[in-house]
Amino acid sequence: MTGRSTVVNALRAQRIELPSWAFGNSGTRFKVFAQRGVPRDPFEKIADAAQVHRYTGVAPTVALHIPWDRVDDYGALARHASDLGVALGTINSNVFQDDDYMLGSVTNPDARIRRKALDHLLACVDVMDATGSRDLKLWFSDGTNYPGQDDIRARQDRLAEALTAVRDRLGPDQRMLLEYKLFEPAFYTMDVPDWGTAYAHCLQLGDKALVVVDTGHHAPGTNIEFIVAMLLRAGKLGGFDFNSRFYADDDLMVGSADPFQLFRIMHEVVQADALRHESGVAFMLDQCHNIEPKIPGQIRSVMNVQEATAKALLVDVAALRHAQSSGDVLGANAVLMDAYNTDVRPLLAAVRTEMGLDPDPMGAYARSGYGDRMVIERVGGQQAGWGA
Ligand code: PSV
Ligand code: MN
Repeated sequence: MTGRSTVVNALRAQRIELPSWAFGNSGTRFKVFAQRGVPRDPFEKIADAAQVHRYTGVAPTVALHIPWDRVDDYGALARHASDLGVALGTINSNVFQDDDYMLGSVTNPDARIRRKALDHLLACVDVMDATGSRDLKLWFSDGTNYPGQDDIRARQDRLAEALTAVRDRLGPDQRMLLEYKLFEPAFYTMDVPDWGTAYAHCLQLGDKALVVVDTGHHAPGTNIEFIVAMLLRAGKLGGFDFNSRFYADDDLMVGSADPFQLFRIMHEVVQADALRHESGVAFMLDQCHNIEPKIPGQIRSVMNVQEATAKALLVDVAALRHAQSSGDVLGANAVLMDAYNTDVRPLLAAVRTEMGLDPDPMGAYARSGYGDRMVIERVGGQQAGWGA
């Protein structure tokens, strides 16, 4: 059994990155519901993210989405973040919200549009230089809706060309993380639909290119922890976009739909010793809070990841190995289930107290009155939203 201090230290050192866009208004294609007090610009989004870190202590960085978070002075944004006790993290590119991209961005049959998309990706690396970010996250909505619409292999060639140009632009300490998605917005072929495609491109691109697993981007029933294990084994797991889904890319709070799956994923991470920040795996949230308040939604999500992590850390590895090597199927499964069924909330409360935090982050945030103050303060202006 792993000693308590090892478990506690791992939990204290855990880092979870928050998405700036989770703090703005969001919804579905049917309706975006406006909530009172939401941020109106990237500075206010960072302020809200800092609240999540303040009460959890393990969410010290905020991912930006360009152009949603475009500002004139990224140095000023980084200083603002630092003043609030957080830092800017991954830069997410956006080549999916321009009329030009109807038939694709970097895989578009039109060379002018491909160039425009590539220029955006390169501009994102300029932003990384200004913010000091390590990672560029690339997600492409590119794909086709109908058989015959475009040449599948030619689109892969165009994708490879763009990715190579991005790789060549990266600085020595910068990385590119390629995210795959089974479907949506394209319905027949996505150009990066699965981890195999992402992995194949990243292998060609070399050390700076790694795969991102967004937990909402698979077919129902996919064994995500198997993918995680394979990528970890190959040294090609760059990070996670955590969220939950019941049906498709629901972007619900991580750990809400299937906490057992989250535990199984974190078990693979812990077994590969990839929880440590130095392992290079980025643990990010990529969620939307359409009907729930956003800051508590993020706090709850961080806590859900912590709970899954704590359970994964509690797996009795020696007993598990013994059961596995002696062919004890039920015993091995029982070791895992014992850890999963442990109530880790008292342990996490104790860890928070040791960190000088309130043991109850949700309650502490509610008692702070921050949300109510923002409703009063943030009147007028244009509320930030998914896509703005
Ligand atoms: C696409 O569905 C995605 O998961 C990508 O990470 C995007 O950048 C993000 O969502 C935007 O919310
Ligand atoms: Mn994502």
